[in-house]
Amino acid sequence: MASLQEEISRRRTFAIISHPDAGKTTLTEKLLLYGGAIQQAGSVKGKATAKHAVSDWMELEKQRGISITSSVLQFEYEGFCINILDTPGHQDFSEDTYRTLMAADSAVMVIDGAKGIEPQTRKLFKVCAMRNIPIFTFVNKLDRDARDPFDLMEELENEFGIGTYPMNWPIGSGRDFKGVYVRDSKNILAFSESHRGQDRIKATVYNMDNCDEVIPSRLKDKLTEDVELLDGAGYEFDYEAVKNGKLTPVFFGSALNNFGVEEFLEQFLKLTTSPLARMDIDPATPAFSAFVFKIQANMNKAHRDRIAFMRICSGKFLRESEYYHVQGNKSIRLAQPQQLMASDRAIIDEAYAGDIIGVFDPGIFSIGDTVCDKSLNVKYEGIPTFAPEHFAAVERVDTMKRKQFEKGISQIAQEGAIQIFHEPNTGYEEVIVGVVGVLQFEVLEYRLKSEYGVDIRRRDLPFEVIRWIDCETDIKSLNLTSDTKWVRDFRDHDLLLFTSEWCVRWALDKNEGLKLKEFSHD
Ligand SMILES: Nc1nc2c(ncn2[C@@H]2O[C@H](COP(=O)(O)OP(=O)(O)OP(=O)(O)O)[C@@H](O)[C@H]2O)c(=O)[nH]1
Ligand SMILES: [Mg+2]
Repeated sequence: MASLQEEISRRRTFAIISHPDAGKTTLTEKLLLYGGAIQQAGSVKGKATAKHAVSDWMELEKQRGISITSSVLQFEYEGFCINILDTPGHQDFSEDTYRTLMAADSAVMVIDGAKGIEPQTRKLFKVCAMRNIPIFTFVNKLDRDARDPFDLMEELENEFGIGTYPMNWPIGSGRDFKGVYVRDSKNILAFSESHRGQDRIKATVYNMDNCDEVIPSRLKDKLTEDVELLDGAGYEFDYEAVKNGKLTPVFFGSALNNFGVEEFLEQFLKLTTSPLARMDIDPATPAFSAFVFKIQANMNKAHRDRIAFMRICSGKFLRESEYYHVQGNKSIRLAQPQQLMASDRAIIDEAYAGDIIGVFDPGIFSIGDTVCDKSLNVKYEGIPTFAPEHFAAVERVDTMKRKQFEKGISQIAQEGAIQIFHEPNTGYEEVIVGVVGVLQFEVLEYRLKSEYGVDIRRRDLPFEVIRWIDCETDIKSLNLTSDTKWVRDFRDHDLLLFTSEWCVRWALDKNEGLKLKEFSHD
């Protein structure tokens, strides 16, 4: 039997990040295809009858062809145990992406070859850079006209202040895209139209001496020139720098056409790290510890339940063992521990540091919670929360559906995508919902209807700033601007909604001793 150390060192846990539409979900799916985890790839934005991408499992994701929520996919490939986290690119869902990044040990940054670095890529890169995790770059969509690869490399270096190391090099792009040149083997992987994307296909391998039938001389001359430039340009490969996130290996390809994906997967697995220590706890410490980074209800029609996603940080998890839930101050047994393949699941008996597992959540977990072996006195930190910036009043259309409405809205709130408030001394007849990005309102509306059978009416409210009241005070007698609203969260903490920062300053100026906090921390 493999030792704990061996099991941990064959694990790779990474997140795929980028600006919307760069091709994260497509790449994820192709990695699964080459990893043998799925037999045939669906199409991300296929016709209604087509198969859909595995990781975009939510109904609304299938309809719109965008990712809304992060997806976890685990599979085995050539001795490695891989946990992929496919994240949504849209900024309205970035809270989910940021949290998910906390569960990863490295990141694959997908860049659209025609567009280069885009705003959301920038933000996500910063989050990775803060943690110094290794970052790998996949320049995608080479089957479309792309920018000059040297320009793209320069942009990465200048904007991100990191080194780049091209692992392969594109030969043409768009209609002219003929394949990639692999720098260490000096092989040419030829792209052909037959790469239609659904099935695994091996690229045909050539080299500089025998590639004339597939590479026109014009492109071959350009390649020879480029390779000389590359070799002379001082791109040095430094493994330590890769591990610290200071140097990003760069790959070129076309995820849609499966081109360059297998090559990427193999190199990536060799270069990326096994699970990294969290809070100085060595992953190979035998005692189990994990933190919750995501909660999601109703993932699977066959099991309408709520799953807490945990990243195991140390040791070995055993299904039968009792563990300690730090925030709940209770010993618990984790029910229905499971390995995840997007919305599909398989019950497991054991798992190791680096793995992402799902466990049944009867409503006891919150995002950020730690579960560990009692002997290990640890509380993991650092799951970011964002203050909502958009607010709306939401009520159900059918007054009979009170139970479903309350259940739905509070479960979705526990997932962390929305925050809910109500006016003091009223129940949850009308709920005030706060979100980081307005698309979350649409997701809420859709999910309440499809998962809980409740239609809602929504009225947008003009508030933009939220503050928790952090002192004893008689709220009714506070001197506030007339457009400031007093509300409570579901833990009955008092807070104020303001229409601008100016109104916050007014409240602080006019009410001596008033203390306001940006986040509620418990
Ligand atoms: N031409 C071309 N199109 C691609 C390629 N890879 C992805 N696409 C298309 O780009 C669109 C977006 O792809 P997704 O994989 O959904 O992008 P994403 O990054 O997951 O998007 P979000 O999750 O919504 O942020 C889809 O229409 C894909 O078919 C590629 O290599 N070439
Ligand atoms: Mg996606």
